[in-house]
Amino acid sequence: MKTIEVLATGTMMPLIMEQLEATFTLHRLPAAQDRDAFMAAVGPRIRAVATGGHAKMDDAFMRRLPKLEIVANFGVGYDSVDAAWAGPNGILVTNTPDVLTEEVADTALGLLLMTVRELSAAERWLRAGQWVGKGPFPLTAHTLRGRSVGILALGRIGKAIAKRCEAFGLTIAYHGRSEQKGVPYRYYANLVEMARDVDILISVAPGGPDTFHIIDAEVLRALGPQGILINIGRGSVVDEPALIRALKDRTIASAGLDVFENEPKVPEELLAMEHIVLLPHVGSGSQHTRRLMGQLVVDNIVSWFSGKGPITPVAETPWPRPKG
Ligand code: 8YV
Repeated sequence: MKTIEVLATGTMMPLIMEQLEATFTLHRLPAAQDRDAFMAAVGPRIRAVATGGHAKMDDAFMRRLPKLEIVANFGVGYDSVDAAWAGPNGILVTNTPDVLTEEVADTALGLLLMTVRELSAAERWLRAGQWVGKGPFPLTAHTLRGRSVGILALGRIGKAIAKRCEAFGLTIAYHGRSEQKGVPYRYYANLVEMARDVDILISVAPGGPDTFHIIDAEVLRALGPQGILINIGRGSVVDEPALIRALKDRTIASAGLDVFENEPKVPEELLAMEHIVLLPHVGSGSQHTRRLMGQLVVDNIVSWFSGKGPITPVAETPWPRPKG
């Protein structure tokens, strides 16, 4: 397969780069001094792209790759790839579902517990010598006992979170585009109504234009002064300035965030708040899970060029291609 030319849009994990390098002719975009000249020179020969959230794969980028057949995205979320444009233009997009589901769900529950029981503040208290100096850490205002959660987007990860929430004795509801058959949780067609009824809103929603800022000031107001927001999906789903205002005004009680609108930049206002929990997008971030994700990126490209089709194509670019 050495005659097949592949582009890596960023410096991806060694497992990906080494296998792509060994199997194909690999071009590395970050190595280019002059990106335009580089794209003009190699773009016409590129048949596959390995990418991730670090690069914007919009139509303008893909148009520069006239022989492009497949874009393999590192991550289950592929909002940085314009899959809706890729599909009709004969380009397959793949992502890395399933292999990260349980890891992200574990992190979501960790973040939930950290936020509700103020565990990071409690640790800061101990490390700063306050336990000895001032006494026990103050009792937390919040608890999971007798509480309800509303899950925004009950996909694979949402369901794995729900299963864990069941084990914690929480009442579970969900909101999404449509009600799902065989799901034992209460469905809300309206996000504001769900936010009004639950104590904790957990967002697992993917990014993109359909979900942009759907958690807005109105949803946060509905969540209420005892309400807690957990976001493990995409930062763009939350109107961040509205969230900052709601946290400052105590319109909601707290938030646990693993994702941000302009990550890795996190607004100063959030950094300054002691009562919330902020994580640096670590949802899938174990070596074990990232290795599985990386391998799936490589396997999708290899499978495609072996004539076996993509392994995990996204919904916008189904395989086999629908007739007509
Ligand atoms: C990222 C994620 O892939 O899968 C996703 O959609 O958000 C993460 O697992 C990870 O941050 C690598 O960039």
